[in-house]
Amino acid sequence: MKRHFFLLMLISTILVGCKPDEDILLEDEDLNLGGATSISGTYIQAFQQPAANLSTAELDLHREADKAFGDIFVTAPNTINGGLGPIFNQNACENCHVSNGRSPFPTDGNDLRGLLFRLSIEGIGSHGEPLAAPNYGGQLQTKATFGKTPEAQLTWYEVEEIKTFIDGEQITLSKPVFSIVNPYLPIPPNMMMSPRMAPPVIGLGLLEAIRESDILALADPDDADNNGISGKVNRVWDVKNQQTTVGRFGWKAGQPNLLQQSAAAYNQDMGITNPYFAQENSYGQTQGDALADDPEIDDITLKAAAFYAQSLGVPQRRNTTDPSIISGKELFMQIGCGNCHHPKFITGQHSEYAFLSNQKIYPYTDLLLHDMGEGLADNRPDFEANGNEWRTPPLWGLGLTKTVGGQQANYLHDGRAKTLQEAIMWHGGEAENSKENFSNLSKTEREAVIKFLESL
Ligand code: HEC
Ligand code: HEC
Ligand SMILES: [Ca+2]
Ligand SMILES: [Ca+2]
Ligand SMILES: [Ca+2]
Repeated sequence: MKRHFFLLMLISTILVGCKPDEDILLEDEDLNLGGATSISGTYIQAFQQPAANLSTAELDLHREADKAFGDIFVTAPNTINGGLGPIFNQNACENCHVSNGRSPFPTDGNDLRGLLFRLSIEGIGSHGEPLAAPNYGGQLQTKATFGKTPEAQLTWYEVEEIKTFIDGEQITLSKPVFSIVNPYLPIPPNMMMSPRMAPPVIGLGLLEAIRESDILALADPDDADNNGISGKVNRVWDVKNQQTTVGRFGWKAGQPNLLQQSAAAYNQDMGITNPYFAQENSYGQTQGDALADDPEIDDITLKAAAFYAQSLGVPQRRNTTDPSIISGKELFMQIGCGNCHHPKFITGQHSEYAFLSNQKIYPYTDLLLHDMGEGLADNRPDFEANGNEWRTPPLWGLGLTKTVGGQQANYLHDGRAKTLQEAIMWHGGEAENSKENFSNLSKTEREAVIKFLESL
């Protein structure tokens, strides 16, 4: 055990030898993961608390916004929350972002819960975006209103792989392999498909407030510092400002801000046209509707949905002075996890909401794209992200996954990992070294890393 630790120190000196000081965190410096927005509480509603630093007026807005996020849409021409579909994935934001946490993995193909599939064919559009698939568009809608046909159904099977840690302990990694059944029209040849599970929606306003220069400062596309990590920014299309900008949201950072992310969700996930995307997702397809009722929601509703994600509080860390959690955090940094799961930022000025500005936050993400290897690849480009690349997800709230979502947890972009250890062992590509370092830890040390993650 001692010898082992020494070896680890040696590896980590090589790995983190030239890291800037700011990455060495004090013991419980990161107690308030979300700065002044942080809230306390380890109950099922832990992801549903308003940020702690909202003004009374903002708190009122947040309560309105909460309704928008939960609103269930119904078929047109109903005047209240009408306009659902004609094809869609779910009828409310919260049906996918359950209790504002991640979606459960579906139990069968009849209801995919918060799992959806992005689609495209080879090539890029005039703004660098993936090319929509003929007859299918950019997303597979698996539900339809009465009288219309869903685009298709999904089926899957699991493939398994066994991994062995240095001490002989084994774990089984399994991943779903998806295929389309009952397509309403023949599937275009070479159509690419990217599975995406609904992630938690806490802390996102803070990520939006991180200065672009701070994100760019972490990027190292040609791995100039030779540490095997070459994070790059995604560059995506900002619909409102009609310009290319840094992507931050979604598993491949394909969306630039929360308003556009929410507008895309209304349009693609729910079939609700809005001021950003005023054309039905089924436009030009046989299941389109001929109603002249677009946009189906106005700016106020759209802004409210985005504001809800912007104004949620981030739960505080727990048990930060537990010695094994402290050593877990040290190990996390030593074995190179923090090279992508970047601990700390100070937010800049948020363009609209002062409560998000100048906050010292600990999201444990660099918001950059990384090649994560073949095992995680979706083989589908998304703007500048290639088929192997994913955005580092923030880790705040990770330890409350089951508290919020029930007994089963599903990590990673397609929900394949049922435990945090499985999620780590799927890491490859730029994270291969870090993953190897983890699997070469003793069981006690591995448990300490997991306990640290659970304290987030
Ligand atoms: C059918 C399920 C589904 C519905 C309905 C849905 N979402 Fe999502 N949401 C997702 C998935 C899947 C992602 C990840 C998307 C990606 O990677 O491109 C996501 C991502 C997001 C993100 C970005 C999170 C991050 O960490 O980057 C926000 C914000 C968001 N959704 C808000 C909303 C809002 C607001 C609504 C309602 C208007 C909504 N969602 C409706 C499934 C859903
Ligand atoms: C090269 C960058 C990189 C390194 C190094 C790295 N990660 Fe990750 N991590 C990612 C990316 C990207 C994902 C998302 C991959 C996906 O969903 O396909 C991820 C996902 C995760 C998840 C799942 C999060 C979620 O919301 O589902 C956990 C947990 C995690 N990493 C922990 C770790 C730990 C612990 C280490 C160190 C052993 C580590 N990571 C090292 C980039 C990295
Ligand atoms: Ca509609
Ligand atoms: Ca579609
Ligand atoms: Ca590098």
